[in-house]
Amino acid sequence: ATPSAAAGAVLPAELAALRQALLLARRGPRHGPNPRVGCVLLDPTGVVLGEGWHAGAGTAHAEVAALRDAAAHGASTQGATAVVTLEPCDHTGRTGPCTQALLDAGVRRVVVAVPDPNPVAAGGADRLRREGVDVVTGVLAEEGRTLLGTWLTAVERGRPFVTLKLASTLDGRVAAADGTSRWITSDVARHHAHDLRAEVDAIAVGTGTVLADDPTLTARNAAGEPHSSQPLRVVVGHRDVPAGARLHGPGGELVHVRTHDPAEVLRVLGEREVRHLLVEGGPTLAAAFLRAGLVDEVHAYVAPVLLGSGPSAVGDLGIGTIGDAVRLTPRSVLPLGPDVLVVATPEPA
Ligand code: AOF
Ligand code: ZN
Repeated sequence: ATPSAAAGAVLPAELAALRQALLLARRGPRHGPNPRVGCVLLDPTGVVLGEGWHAGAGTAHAEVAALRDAAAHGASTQGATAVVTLEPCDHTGRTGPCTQALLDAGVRRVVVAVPDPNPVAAGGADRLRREGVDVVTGVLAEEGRTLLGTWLTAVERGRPFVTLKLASTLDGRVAAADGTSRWITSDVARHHAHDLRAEVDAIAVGTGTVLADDPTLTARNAAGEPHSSQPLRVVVGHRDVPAGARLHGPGGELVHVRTHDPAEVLRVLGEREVRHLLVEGGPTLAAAFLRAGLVDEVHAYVAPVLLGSGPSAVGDLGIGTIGDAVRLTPRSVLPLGPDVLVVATPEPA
């Protein structure tokens, strides 16, 4: 059935509950291995019995949180309807299967926005149907996919979602001829970029950038204070990180992947359940990910500065003729003080 046909089979109270579940889900963290999920339980007349959301890996799934909420209010869930933003899982991971929890609680109908693309957890809708539960999926699917964001792409592609960050002059340079590079973009743009660091699971730089810039790769707020959760810090390449490098200071865990192959980097990070990787440079690492076709989104901060010489933001892509240029589709343009952020993706518009 088409999503609209499925939506036709849904009661107004269920649609309202699903909108509420989409809002509840947003209380969960944006980063981490697990998706943001919300759940609202209704009695057969549409009265809300309980609400829940998933607060991150290792905590109760949204359905279990909602069942606990209903129990805490002394509400019976026999014959209830569960309205969920993601198909209930059918696996024992860090917690038990939500399918079983819903069945045990007497839930008879389940309304879902998005099927679970995670092979280890999927199959919940079929399992519930086999047990005689009425399941409707694909309701408000677009909103559900938007909520899941980069997590959905990462799980569908079986590797971390990759955001490539570039910060350059108007003529695409990232340093002057003598290697000096502080500061090309304004503090407004740098603070914006830091907020993105707090949203991702890992940040990668090449060994060349470690040696040239001695970055800390920590996520800090506008006052310079570190965020409570810090992304994994990833160094890519064969050269050693110097003993005195600032990367050895406080921040997220440090991983050194001694390879030049971006696919290998993503394999190593995927095993660690990284869903969103921010590639911060330099030009060699940026070019390697682009050449491998492993960039899902580009964030380009451009400052109204000209250098005329010096390295460019992206190294050699092996492109010899204009017909082979990498053409991206712009998704948004945001002025940031004197600078501009362009977000673009490889997909056609
Ligand atoms: C749900 N409800 O609230 C969430 C689901 O190993 P675990 O227990 O952390 O399970 C993680 C997987 O379960 C996750 O990748 C996704 O497929 C599903 N998440 N499922 O029914 C939830 N968070
Ligand atoms: Zn679950």
